[in-house]
Amino acid sequence: MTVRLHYAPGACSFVPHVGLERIAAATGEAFEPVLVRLHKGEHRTPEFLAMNPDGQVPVLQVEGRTLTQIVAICDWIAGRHPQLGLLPVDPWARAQTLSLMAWINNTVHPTFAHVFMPEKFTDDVEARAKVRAFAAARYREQLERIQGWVGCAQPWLTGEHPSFLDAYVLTLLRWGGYAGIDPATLPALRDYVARFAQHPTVASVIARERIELNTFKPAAA
Ligand SMILES: N[C@@H](CCC(=O)N[C@@H](CS)C(=O)NCC(=O)O)C(=O)O
Repeated sequence: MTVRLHYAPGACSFVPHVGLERIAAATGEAFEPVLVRLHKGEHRTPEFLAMNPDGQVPVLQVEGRTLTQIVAICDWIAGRHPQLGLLPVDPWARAQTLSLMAWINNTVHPTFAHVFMPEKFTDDVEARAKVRAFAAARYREQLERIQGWVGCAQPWLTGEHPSFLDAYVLTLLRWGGYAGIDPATLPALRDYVARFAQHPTVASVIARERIELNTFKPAAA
């Protein structure tokens, strides 16, 4: 089966990327990671827009069929090898995890988008700094709420196996740096994410995407 993941370094496509890498490591089932350079506009070419009219990663292609949206992509990947626990198998635990991933995807992730790409939300150039600052403060509150989850991790957020939820949480904390949030101010979340990043599968994806875990740059004095 040909499985191709269109991804951009450090983007939310990191989440399914980790799942496919985990499957490859555990079962030998290969996939093809396809780099999309967002800064070069490769997500706005006619070919890309034919796959995803929203012009966004991730896009998964399976035997020529196309799937978009992280939650759906992760659901499909997890179902390929349920025993790996990329999503819980127990129906209630799985629904709870999908509930958290849906909240991240429809609430936290768009909050960050207001910080990172305020131009997508207002054509008023002067308003953009305000949109960014307002969203950054909300984003911090949301990361604090997520930090509240990690004390219950046994050892991972969904239990025995590292899962898509952990990968999404890592991505969100990384993005925090771009919102001016120093991970040192969220120490429990920072330590959790650092431990997750050491998992061999996760480390492989971080290496392939060539990303730094800590993106925070202190303001020059
Ligand atoms: N709801 C979408 C969100 C995807 C998304 O926001 N992708 C971002 C990267 S994290 C992207 O491709 N941004 C480029 C753009 O919107 O121009 C999903 O779940 O796949």
